[in-house]
Amino acid sequence: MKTVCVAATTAGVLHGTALSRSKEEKRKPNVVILFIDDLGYADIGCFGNTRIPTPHIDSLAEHGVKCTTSYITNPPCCPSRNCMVTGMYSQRFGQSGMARGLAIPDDHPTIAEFLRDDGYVTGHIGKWDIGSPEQGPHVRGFTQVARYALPEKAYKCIKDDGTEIYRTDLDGDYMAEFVDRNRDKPFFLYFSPFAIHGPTKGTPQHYRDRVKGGNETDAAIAAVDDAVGKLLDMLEKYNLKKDTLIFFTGDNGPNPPERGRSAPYRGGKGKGTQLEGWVRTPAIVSWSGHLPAGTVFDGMMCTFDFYATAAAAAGKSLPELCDGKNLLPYLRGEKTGDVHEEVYWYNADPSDAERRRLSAMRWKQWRLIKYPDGWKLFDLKADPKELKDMGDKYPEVLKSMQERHALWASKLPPLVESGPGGKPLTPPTGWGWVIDGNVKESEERSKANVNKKH
Ligand SMILES: [Ca+2]
Repeated sequence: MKTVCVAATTAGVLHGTALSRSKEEKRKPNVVILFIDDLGYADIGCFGNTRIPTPHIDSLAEHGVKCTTSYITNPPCCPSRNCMVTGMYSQRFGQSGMARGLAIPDDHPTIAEFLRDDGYVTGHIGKWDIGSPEQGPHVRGFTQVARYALPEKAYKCIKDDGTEIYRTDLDGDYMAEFVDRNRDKPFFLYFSPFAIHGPTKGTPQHYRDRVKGGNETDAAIAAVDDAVGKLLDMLEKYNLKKDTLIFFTGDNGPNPPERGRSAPYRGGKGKGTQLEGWVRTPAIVSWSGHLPAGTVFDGMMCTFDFYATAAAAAGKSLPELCDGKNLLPYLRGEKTGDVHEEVYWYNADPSDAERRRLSAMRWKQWRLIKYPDGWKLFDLKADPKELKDMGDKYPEVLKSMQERHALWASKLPPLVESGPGGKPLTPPTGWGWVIDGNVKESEERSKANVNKKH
């Protein structure tokens, strides 16, 4: 049995491993992806938010590259995550809209499987929402999985000893613990907290006290910032910042009724799912000593580029079928312009919510969107709020983009309707970690916890 509990991790556990590592061995860089749920473009300080203090997230930008034009290629939660972990448009394996429960390809490695097979320790913390009911994180490449602590209410979790912990605080503890435990080996950590997805009622008062107005969702962002701080402190403690490539972004745009913001763009959950703010999220890539500090990259990029970039950093060739590209030359300023000349969105799933049927395309400053009454063309540079249809003024641009969108969509396999196979498999439930696939024990523990509650 190789189960590690939160409280059991000590600094000395892996001392022997550290000693056994050859001094001459060149360490592969660690890779960390921080993927926040429903984070809007303007929800953090370095992207213009003045109400919520996010000093730790902002420090990633101060020591790395702020990426102003980073896209989710298939919103929302589940398809967005499927794209990121497979490094491709999920439409290429049949996922058009939500299609929750659709399997990700078995013959294509996830980023976790890819790095695991290169000798990485791979860790997942948080919400999964990827693949089919058979494809949990412990099945698709993660060797160390933080168990899903069953919440008593929203984000409120009650430990076995009866003490209460706010889920995002627990998530931050898990991040620090993962780094502490695995500091002597190259690791890949995928952190995808439930925060800041609603309902955010119950965000602890001390977080609410930090934000102007005391809003609970704003406070949830302050809590995520604290969790990021725990990660950064642990990297600092072991002098690992120069060995760690960090990506930070969100899985889709904000929830405006909960005060999520996408300024200067419009868009988000509900009525705004055609608009730019639904698919453009704040992104930062930080790698001390390897990427220029405090710089800005404005070129178009996508979250599926994280996979390709991690592969390049690890010195490995990218698997076939990936759509992503290596961002490093762009982030270093060796290449300029858009990483992808064109970015596409396509949701034709008849059983998905109608408001989310998104057919759109980006090219240069243009954004093309299909509405029920026809295609509209917006100049994002002059009109970031997408208020003025320029289709009549630039009919050749409209026509050309429509044709290219149709050509791209025509090459996709048949799309699968929503709900083909039930909910994705969740991480094992309980407390602490599942390590090297020790799932059985965790399931037993989970049942025990559930029985206690009732
Ligand atoms: Ca989401």
